[in-house]
Amino acid sequence: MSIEIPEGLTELLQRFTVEVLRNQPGDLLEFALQYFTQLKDSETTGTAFGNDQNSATRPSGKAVNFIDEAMQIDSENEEESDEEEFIAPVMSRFIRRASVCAEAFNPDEDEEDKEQRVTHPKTDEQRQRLQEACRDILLFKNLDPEQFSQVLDAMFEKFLDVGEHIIDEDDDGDNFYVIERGTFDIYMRVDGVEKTVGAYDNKGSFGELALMYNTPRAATIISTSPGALWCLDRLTFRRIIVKNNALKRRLYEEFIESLPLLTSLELSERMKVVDVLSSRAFCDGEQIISQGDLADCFYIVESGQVRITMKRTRTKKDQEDVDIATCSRGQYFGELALVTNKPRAASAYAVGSVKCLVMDVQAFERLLGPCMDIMKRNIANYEEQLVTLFECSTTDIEEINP
Ligand code: 1OR
Ligand code: 1OR
Repeated sequence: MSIEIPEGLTELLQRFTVEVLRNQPGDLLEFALQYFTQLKDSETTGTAFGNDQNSATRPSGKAVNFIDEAMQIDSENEEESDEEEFIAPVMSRFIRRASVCAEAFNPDEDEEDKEQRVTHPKTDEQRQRLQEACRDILLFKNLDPEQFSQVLDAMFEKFLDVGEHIIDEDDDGDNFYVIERGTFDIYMRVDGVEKTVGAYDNKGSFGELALMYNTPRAATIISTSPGALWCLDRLTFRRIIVKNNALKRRLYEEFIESLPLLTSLELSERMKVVDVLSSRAFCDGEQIISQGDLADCFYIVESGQVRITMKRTRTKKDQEDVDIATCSRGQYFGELALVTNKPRAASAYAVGSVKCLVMDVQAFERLLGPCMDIMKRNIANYEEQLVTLFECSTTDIEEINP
């Protein structure tokens, strides 16, 4: 007699097992009953499992409960059948899918009122410090004032000593963190060995990846001085930031697809680029980059023209600004200082009204590795131009050589 394994059985049992491992229920049978009832209910109502935030039958999780948030698989896989989308509701450290782009929200549905808003009361002084710390956080830049205010309400302060682990690689994500003060090292395991891959120095933010994509923490973050962080809980982050990102993806999908710089990226990686970009407007003549400044972001022109100028020394005292290039829609600038780790090699000014997409240095390093060849080719091109334009010596050229 041959035994046939029904289609979907293995998948079903695997997912159930993962949920049991995550939740460690006391009563396995009761948990199974709830799990399969909820699964059946969601199948009948046609909703993705776990989408109903108010479900009373949901097994309660010990750690972060990923079931609370519906998953959507990579946009590459969006064309797949409903069933395949349906069977991917759970993401935890047991199933590591680095390329999953989890968008819990359909931007057309207004979920906000169904959800409880989190508020941590603050003194005026705290709120002012918080506002200051969040001013340059790119992930907050596209929020409308009401959303931004809700984010600030939900944030809470955490003080740290030296050597505290704020995040451990592979853990589940709990909060997103904005640095108010303090220095932090970033560690990653590379071939089984823990290595420092970067650091934060009194500004910036971290911890967004696990919350955005429902993946385990990608790195370990340890404080290297006493400091203070502002924390935003996972649910508020997803309710506001991830929802906003879904809208952003729609808005920029076509533009991002058309950028030659990003052609070497996979579709899912290009979408991750959209997630971390924010749009900034500049008025006519406004300075975007100042030559000699330290660099913390990278720009792609969305609309308008950007004039790049460089200082040329005529005599020791006499310097003049020379136009060296113009960037228009689809072109980028501000990569050189990030690639070479040197100050800005030139200045950039808006010509008329300009809109740029901006990416911070951490996201640049994390996401644009595969585009480095194109950038380096372009940088080599700068050097040739430098020779013609300035007729300078090779030592001057080395200044912009990575
Ligand atoms: P998370 O939620 O995964 C760890 O928790 C955080 O470290 C992560 O979000 C980022 O905010 C932050 N690669 C991945 N995550 C990084 C990196 C990074 N740097 C900071 N984080 N790098 C890529 C190394 C190949 C280092 C880039 C400087
Ligand atoms: P950044 O981060 O140094 C200024 O900030 C940006 O201007 C720089 O990155 C480039 O993206 C951009 N030489 C140096 N930087 C240039 C040049 C350039 N053109 C644009 N940028 N040259 C012009 C080549 C057409 C060569 C010097 C004459």
